[in-house]
Amino acid sequence: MMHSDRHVTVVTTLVLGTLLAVSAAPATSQFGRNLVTNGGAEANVGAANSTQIVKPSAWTTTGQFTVVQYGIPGGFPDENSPGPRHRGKNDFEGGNAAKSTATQTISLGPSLAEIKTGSVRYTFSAWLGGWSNQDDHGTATITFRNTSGASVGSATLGPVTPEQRHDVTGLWYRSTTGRVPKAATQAQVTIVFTRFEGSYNDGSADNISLVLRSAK
Ligand SMILES: [Ca+2]
Ligand SMILES: [Ca+2]
Repeated sequence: MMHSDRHVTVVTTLVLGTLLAVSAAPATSQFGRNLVTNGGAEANVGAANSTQIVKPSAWTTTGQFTVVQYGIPGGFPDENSPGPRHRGKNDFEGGNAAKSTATQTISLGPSLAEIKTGSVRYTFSAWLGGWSNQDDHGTATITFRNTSGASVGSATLGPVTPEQRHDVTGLWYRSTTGRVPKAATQAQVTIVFTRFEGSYNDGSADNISLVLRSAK
């Protein structure tokens, strides 16, 4: 009886130890998942008209950067417009300002040991668009910064021009890949919407994504 109970305890401890070791790795790893918070504009109830401004959670904004519901009146993209298959309820739009921006800084702390060896790669992607034949557009930039905050590398997606959109309202996929600079300690994501025509800044974006992976 004693022998049997002791045996069970030892086995249980071993199994628990193994489970903890396995579950600890994904909890701390930044690899293989989108590191941008609220990159899909789904954390807030979006604006229901062109004058309402809804600031997106997790982003620092300027101008009239706003979350807008798909399909509201005024010519905004809707569920049938070109765009991501999983677009949710909202996208990002530029509001009534000539320039509207949103910035988010992501700490790369959990990945630093591997980044320093130069063996971490990234994929940065976004859906970017505009309205009809207007030149209003959006760009998405990833800037890697060192401990001093200085840029050690960057890449920009977009803009998607009216010619590339064939004057159709909607969002188009853009992506880039590269190696995370060895000195990078943080990644800053910046969306910029620029207006060229009309009162509304029709630059648009959705599903902003930064994914790291080990390239060892
Ligand atoms: Ca969305
Ligand atoms: Ca416009």
